[in-house]
Amino acid sequence: MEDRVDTPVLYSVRMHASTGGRHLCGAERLVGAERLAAVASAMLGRAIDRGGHRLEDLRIHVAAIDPARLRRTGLLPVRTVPAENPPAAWQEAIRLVAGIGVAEAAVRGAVEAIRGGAGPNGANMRGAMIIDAVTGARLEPDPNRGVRVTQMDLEEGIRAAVQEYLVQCSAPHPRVMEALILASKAAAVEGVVAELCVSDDRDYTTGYVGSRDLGYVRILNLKAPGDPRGGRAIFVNGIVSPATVIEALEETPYLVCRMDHV
Ligand code: PML
Repeated sequence: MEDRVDTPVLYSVRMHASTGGRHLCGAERLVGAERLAAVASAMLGRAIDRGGHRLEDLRIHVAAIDPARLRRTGLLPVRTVPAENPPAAWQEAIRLVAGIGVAEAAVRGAVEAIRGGAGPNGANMRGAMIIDAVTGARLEPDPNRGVRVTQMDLEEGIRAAVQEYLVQCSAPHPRVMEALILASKAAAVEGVVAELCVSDDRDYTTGYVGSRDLGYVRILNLKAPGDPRGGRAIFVNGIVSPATVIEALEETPYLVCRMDHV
């Protein structure tokens, strides 16, 4: 008799496209075997669209997920805060993050780093800064790379409802969906207090603050059009060790499977 082979429930599919060692675009999903081919093909199309003739290197990596490691969480509720200009928007971001227990100096340090280029050479970081919510110390092991929040997706059964929800929130841009899934995972990781994010796309000026307490708060006009600066800061509480938080952010798969607030 054959040994029983447990079919993996989900696969992690990750795409990374680059040219001359420079990141062009990336994507990632957690999907069942029946959707692998379609999802990988859509990622290929996206890389070709975004990279065009500059595309030099494209990798798609597929790995089975150990079902015992999979965590499930809810989607953060979304709201949008208007701000007339970047100074007003940053003030609001600082007020929100400081209001949930992050020392104001720690938030201001993160804001300065994002606005000035958080990498050691003043460039944008590809991953997130990890910041002690009390002392403001930077905790990511490699400040060039930062910490990449990966291994997360929506459960397929709620994708259409989330799309509809984002239309109702006047935020149908696919970028919002991706950021919201990431923020929902980050907020669910034990030890994370809050996240602050600004796109590095020079034409995308909306950023957000995310946390279990605040939800996903979009803040308009966090930067002026044409500004290439962006980045992500994740504030941690020091109760859980930074290594454990980083391991969860980078390696533990999370499926967003509920919309508790709708
Ligand atoms: C929003 O519009 O809700 C903010 C999205 C930020 C996206 C950050 C990125 O470029 O990945």
